[in-house]
Amino acid sequence: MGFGSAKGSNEEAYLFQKLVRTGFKTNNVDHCTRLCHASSVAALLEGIGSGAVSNPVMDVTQAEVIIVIGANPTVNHPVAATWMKNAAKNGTKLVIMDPRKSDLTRLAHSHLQFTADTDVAMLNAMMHVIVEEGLVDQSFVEARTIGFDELKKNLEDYSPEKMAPICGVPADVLRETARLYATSRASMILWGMGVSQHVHGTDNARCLIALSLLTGQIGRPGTGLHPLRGQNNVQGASDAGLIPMMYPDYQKVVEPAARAKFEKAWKLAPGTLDDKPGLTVVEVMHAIGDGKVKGMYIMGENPAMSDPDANHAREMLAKLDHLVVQDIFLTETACLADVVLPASAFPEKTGTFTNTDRLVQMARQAIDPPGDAKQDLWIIQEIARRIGLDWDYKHVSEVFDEMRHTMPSISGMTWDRLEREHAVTYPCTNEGDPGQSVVFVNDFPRESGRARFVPADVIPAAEKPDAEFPMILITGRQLEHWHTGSMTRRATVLDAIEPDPVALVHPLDLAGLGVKPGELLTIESRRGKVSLYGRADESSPRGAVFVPFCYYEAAINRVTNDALDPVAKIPELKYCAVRVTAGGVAPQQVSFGGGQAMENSLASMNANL
Ligand SMILES: Nc1nc2c(c(=O)[nH]1)N[C@H]1C(S)=C(S)[C@@H](COP(=O)(O)OP(=O)(O)OC[C@H]3O[C@@H](n4cnc5c(=O)[nH]c(N)nc54)[C@H](O)[C@@H]3O)O[C@H]1N2
Ligand SMILES: Nc1nc2c(c(=O)[nH]1)N[C@H]1C(S)=C(S)[C@@H](COP(=O)(O)OP(=O)(O)OC[C@H]3O[C@@H](n4cnc5c(=O)[nH]c(N)nc54)[C@H](O)[C@@H]3O)O[C@H]1N2
Ligand SMILES: [Mo]
Repeated sequence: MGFGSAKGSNEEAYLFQKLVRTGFKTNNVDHCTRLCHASSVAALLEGIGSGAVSNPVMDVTQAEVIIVIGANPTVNHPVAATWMKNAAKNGTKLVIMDPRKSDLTRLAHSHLQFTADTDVAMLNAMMHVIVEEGLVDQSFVEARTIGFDELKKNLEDYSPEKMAPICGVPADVLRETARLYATSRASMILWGMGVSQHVHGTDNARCLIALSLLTGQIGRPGTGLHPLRGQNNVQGASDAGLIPMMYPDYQKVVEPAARAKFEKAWKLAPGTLDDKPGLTVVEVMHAIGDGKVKGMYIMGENPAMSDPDANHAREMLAKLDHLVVQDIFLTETACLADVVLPASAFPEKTGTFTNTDRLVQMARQAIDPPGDAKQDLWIIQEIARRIGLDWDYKHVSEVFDEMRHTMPSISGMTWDRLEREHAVTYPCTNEGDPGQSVVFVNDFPRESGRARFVPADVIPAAEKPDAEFPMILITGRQLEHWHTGSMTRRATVLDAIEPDPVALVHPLDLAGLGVKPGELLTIESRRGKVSLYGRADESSPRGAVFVPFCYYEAAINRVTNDALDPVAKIPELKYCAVRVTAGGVAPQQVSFGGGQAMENSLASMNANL
């Protein structure tokens, strides 16, 4: 199996999946999108026919109402947050829906601090109001959608009065918010991991899509759906086919026509390509346990830290016959590898990257890779050659050119134009097309041209609190650190600002545990435990602890649950049951210096693993 990277370029992602599909002869290729927006993409492809955003983030400045749900943009999308702040200052009504309080709530019209894990109850209640009070955009629903009757029937059971005790938001607030969203001139919804990382993540996203279709709040400037993308190139890596069930541009591996198309494009004999969808990121850890996967090639991902139930994931990575890790640092995953290939960071190579707005941007090499490090594209190509593939790309532009001939959404985009204009938005089908920043204006890219309502019912988290594990664990991010910390923990300034592993706990819960701010506490689930420092945090709801996953010395994914959403196979990183107790073993830190210090660090890191 191969894990590609959403930190690398489009061309690297494309060649990586081509290597796995044509060299390893399997569709076992995936990347961090599985842990990220897989559920949003599944729901969007099903309902609307396209997994990307309908409008750019900047469109919030043209909206009358903005809903931000399950995202913390001032921390995780600071540039996007700036547009939201500007919009709020200019009178746009900002509605935050989140179990935790974020900085942005200070500028918000309202904050629905609903109970974690109850998005479907809350959103169905809002849609119930829209139907009941005649706020449905009838002409939009009739002309541009299918499945309304089914949705309407399903919503009957979800009155705000009935849902209020479940989601913790008073019925009149649900009613008011529904009216506000439905009746504004332009409403936009932006969402993040709080929506997607649940066993019902696809259902959560289905509700957001239905809300926008029901009210016709899509297909115009300032109104639409925007799943805020995470990694710098996760949009591009997904588009380029780092997905086990899809070739580039979401063409399905199970469809004979798609297979034939790629066999032709890649000069393969008919019938060569694997016709079965491959394994996903979390599934592979179980497949290793079953002896079905024996080797892995991981480029620019750190699953020993980012995968749920990391104790199990690490055991499985260690069990592989052969593990190759290609990274810019010696990560926790690299510590488990047989071979480590030192690669290049983005300023050390040329390639294109696609941002959350569907904007394909040219990134040019500014410096040389250090020491023996090589450019990722070169490494991938050398591996391909050494396993007998007949590849001869002389320049990254040749890879891009091959991509655009297999990917309809960028088929009109040329390397020369990207060189000239630096960035072009897709869809860009014919050469010279301006590129569309707002899509779905006249129709949806589904067979009928219509979008589809998909009703959802309330499904609880896979693991609810009980007497033994009475609190819930929410994991996420901090401004100063990036994911597994492999880069930012080595950035001295950032690490000086947030140097120690912390758990954010409501002050009353902290007092109840007998822990003073800054003292040690231990978080334990059925799968593992970590000790770290308690921080009093009024933004957390009672009964929940929030922990960022960037600290190797208190790797919180040892505690999280790897239960999957059945449709998207995304794990429930935002919810599991834990027991929190005072005290514990102080986290052991290592130094990231070079030479002997690095040797010692590795030894101690290995001991930690
Ligand atoms: N500084 C920094 N920025 C980053 C990253 C980073 O590591 N560091 N990572 C990038 C990546 S890849 C991503 S995907 C994005 C993620 O960006 P976000 O999605 O903003 O990040 P998270 O912190 O994971 O969680 C978002 C919110 O989900 C809420 N939440 C928890 N449970 C629930 C629930 O049941 N329902 C709802 N609706 N909300 C809930 C949390 O309270 C939190 O506010 O950030 C990107 N930007
Ligand atoms: N508990 C918990 N776990 C989570 C999440 C959560 O909210 N809670 N969020 C999930 C989400 S949304 C995501 S996206 C994943 C992220 O999971 P990962 O992708 O595993 O995390 P990163 O730390 O971003 O790892 C990227 C690696 O790429 C390397 N790198 C950077 N640039 C390059 C390059 O150009 N070339 C190469 N070869 N390597 C490079 C970095 O050094 C780093 O080791 O984590 C998931 N895990
Ligand atoms: Mo992500």
